Amino acid sequence: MPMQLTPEQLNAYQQDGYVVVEDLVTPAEVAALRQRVWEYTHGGRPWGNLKVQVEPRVQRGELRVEHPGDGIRKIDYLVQEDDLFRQLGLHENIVSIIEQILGPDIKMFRNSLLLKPPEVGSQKGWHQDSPYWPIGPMDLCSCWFPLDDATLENGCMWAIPGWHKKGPLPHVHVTDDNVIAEGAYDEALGVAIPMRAGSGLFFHSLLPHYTAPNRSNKWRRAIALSYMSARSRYTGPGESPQYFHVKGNTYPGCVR
Ligand SMILES: O=C(O)CCC(=O)C(=O)O
Repeated sequence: MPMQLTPEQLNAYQQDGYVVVEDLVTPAEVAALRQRVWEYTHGGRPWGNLKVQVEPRVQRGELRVEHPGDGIRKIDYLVQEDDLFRQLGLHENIVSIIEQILGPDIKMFRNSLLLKPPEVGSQKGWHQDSPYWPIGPMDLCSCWFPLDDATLENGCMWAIPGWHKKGPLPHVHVTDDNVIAEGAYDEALGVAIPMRAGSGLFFHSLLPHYTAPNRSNKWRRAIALSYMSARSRYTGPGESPQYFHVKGNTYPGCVR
């Protein structure tokens, strides 16, 4: 049977804006994904249509890395382009929990591999996701999924419990990042969410969250799979892009 949130876990998601689910995927699945990531970053596996982003300080030549793979920050579209990641995006445990949260008709808004190489990975400042996403209502759910144990030292997730209920907060652009404007949130309310590899953090797209720089000598690799109800509306310019279909129906006038 696919995993389900208990009523207490579902209530925690609704009240706090997030919930951690242990052992969402098996150690063997995690090991296979880690191996595949290494093939892309260090093994010469062709990137094809993947979108690869390099750490800005490495890109600007301010920081040197031994191997180009040690400077990669983000890879998008793995679910669309890679068989193992497609299986993960459609993983029965993940989809079953997303269905409890979002209902039976589900599309994927984005999927990103978020890399913090040892001593290189930079911070991702406090932000909410929905203010940057052209989807309404602002009620998407991400499953953030570490492939390495995520710790205080290598850049685990932090969040401000319950603040998804405050709606979109003002954001500003600072060097290499978009963050919640000073004074619009209280960092002291943030709680660290260390997690074991293979567990999943399900969080609301309005939840303020943060990850620290990787100050350790260990990798922190994580995957963010962000899902939306197929009844959502595209609020960006032009026509709705074609989003990856996960399950259920699509609706006229809603995201394609
Ligand atoms: O993995 C990270 O370091 C940041 C992830 C994040 O901010 C997100 O998935 O929205």
